[in-house]
Amino acid sequence: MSERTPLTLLGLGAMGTALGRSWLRAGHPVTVWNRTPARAEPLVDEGATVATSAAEAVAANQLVVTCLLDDASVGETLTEVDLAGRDLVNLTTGTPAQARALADWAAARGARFLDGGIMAVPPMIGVPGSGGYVFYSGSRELFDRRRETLAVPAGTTYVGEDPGFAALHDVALLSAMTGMLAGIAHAFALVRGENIAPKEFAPLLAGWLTAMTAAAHKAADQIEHGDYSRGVVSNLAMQVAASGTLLDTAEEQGVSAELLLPYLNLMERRLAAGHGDEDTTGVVELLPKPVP
Ligand code: FVH
Repeated sequence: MSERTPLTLLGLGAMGTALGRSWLRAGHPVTVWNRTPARAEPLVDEGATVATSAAEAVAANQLVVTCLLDDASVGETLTEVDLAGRDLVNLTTGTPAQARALADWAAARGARFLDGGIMAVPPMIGVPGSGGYVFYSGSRELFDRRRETLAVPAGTTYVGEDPGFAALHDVALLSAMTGMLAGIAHAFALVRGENIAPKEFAPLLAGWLTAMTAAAHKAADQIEHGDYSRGVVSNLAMQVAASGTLLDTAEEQGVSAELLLPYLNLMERRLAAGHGDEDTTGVVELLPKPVP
């Protein structure tokens, strides 16, 4: 008989299947359910037990993991399910508010709750050293008790009792990545069509972006001290002046600057407000939370 914790997994898309496979390979008994039953077949071939309904799957084990498309699909799947006494771990990507609402909803049904934000793509799941990990937030007691099982598919990083924090960390990192991907697209658009091999350009681009990641630590220090001038090397006035060259080069190369302009416009507004001696971090002051 297996000594590994048995668990139920609801949702067998690309990510759910990768998660399920990693638990099966580590020897965990896994009961699975998916809205479209055929998608369960690969994991059943690898040893999973298939349930004919979400309710049946949840009844099978105390530990229940959801990895569905979105918050609405989690609601649809669990609405008629008895969650009393269950440890519910939601690995579906959602907003912080959705995670908090789901935590309240689960608590009202007698379940303990953890939310997770997956910082990995399916091929990184169950691969030690891939760099993939999952942010968790919600019940610390539940996280500690289930940590060993949760660590099977990917590393675990607990970020607080507030159930919205995993989603907040997840989305903050994905938002930063979005800006980086926009920058990569713009850089390739500039050199495209010239006698510059993309595969020779790529390592230069990756190396530069890697070198610039120190900006995250400097920004944290400035925000923590409420002083955007702290440790400034290239101040806002210089950066705005230099951005003219970015726009002129885009025009020369026949490339739209639309990916750059929103950020450059914020830098100009901050400069116009008299903050030329600061670092660019000060643009966060122009991104306030809307007053409800
Ligand atoms: N795949 C990735 O690279 C990213 C990496 C970071 C985390 N995300 C999030 O993980 C969640 C699941 O993503 P996925 O890759 O497994 O997504 P799909 O392959 O599209 O599978 C979606 C599953 O959700 C089921 N589903 C959809 N709607 C409903 C519903 N109304 N009721 C019940 N189940 C539903 C779907 O079932 P079916 O279409 O096969 O019947 C799949 O099982 C997601 O939050 C990512 O943002 C992945």
